[in-house]
Amino acid sequence: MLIRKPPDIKSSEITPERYYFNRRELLRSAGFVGAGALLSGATGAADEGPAGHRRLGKVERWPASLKTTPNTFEEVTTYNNFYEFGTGKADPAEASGRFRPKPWKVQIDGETEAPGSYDYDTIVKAHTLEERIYRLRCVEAWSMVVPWVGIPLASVLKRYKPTSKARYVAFETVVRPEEMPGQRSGVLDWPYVEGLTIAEAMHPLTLLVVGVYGVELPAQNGAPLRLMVPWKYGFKSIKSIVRISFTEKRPPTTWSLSGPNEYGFYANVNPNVDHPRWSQATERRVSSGLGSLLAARQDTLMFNGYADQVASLYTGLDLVKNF
Ligand SMILES: Nc1nc2c(c(=O)[nH]1)N[C@H]1C(S)=C(S)[C@@H](COP(=O)(O)O)O[C@H]1N2
Ligand SMILES: [Mo]
Repeated sequence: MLIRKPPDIKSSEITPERYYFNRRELLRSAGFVGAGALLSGATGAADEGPAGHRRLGKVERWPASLKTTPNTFEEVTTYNNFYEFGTGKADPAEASGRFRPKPWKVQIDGETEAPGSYDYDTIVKAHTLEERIYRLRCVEAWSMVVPWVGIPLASVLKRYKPTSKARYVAFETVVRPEEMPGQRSGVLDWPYVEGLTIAEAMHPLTLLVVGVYGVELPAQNGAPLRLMVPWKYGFKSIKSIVRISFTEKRPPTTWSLSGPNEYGFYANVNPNVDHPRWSQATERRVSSGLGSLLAARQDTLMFNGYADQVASLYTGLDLVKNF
């Protein structure tokens, strides 16, 4: 499969050199050598990427679509929220060894002309994979920049023919307590569920993610299929999806069930609407080594910096009431 260049993303922050430096460092730390391959980024021969994860296909040069240095593969895969594996940031990487993302099926149902149980390949292989470097802002006020690989969700959803009654899209995470130790606790109600309006789900920025840094998604990042909605708090980007339902009514969502006065359905990143227990005006960019000592907090941007692309989805909506 070919991984296509991402479209340029506005309101950016770094240089291509810095980005390549980062990628080179990453590959070196993962035991890769050979400057030629690194510079071209085309590694057709090698099937294994960082930490032994399977490469998704030919990786084209990554244009500097964001001016910010992406977080390292190490950071992206060891600092996670995935309560099915535990509530600590290191738990998802450490406690997901038993998780088997293959084979994988997704139930597609509700307001669709093509309901059914479809396997991963049927859903994914019809599409060209794209790399998208997105900011990720967690509601806990930390953030990262991540090079995801995926498919615009709209392209997938359209193939499954939603009916005219479909006003929302609901998503559900797999339930496998034998493989997911966090599910043996009652910290949240399982399955983890999420939802978007049909307009949000069809927005060109909304990605169905299958990989990161050019390799298949590691378990801790939501293997084998997860959502990435970059203008919303991270909890909307549900992992390890096994069900997608088109619905007429707004579906329940895990965090708003768990704390209705703290987490709303929309969960758009908004520096002007504080969480009842902390400010959302600034964020801490996750970093390791020396960077973590030097890192200052930075301002959180409206819609996480994607206002130009998504603000029109919310015209006339009170963003304080609809948090
Ligand atoms: N099923 C499920 N999806 C989930 C979560 C979770 O606990 N369970 N955590 C969410 C939160 S709070 C965040 S910030 C992102 C983190 O994604 P990452 O670990 O790939 O950075 O995943 C989201 N998706
Ligand atoms: Mo989060």
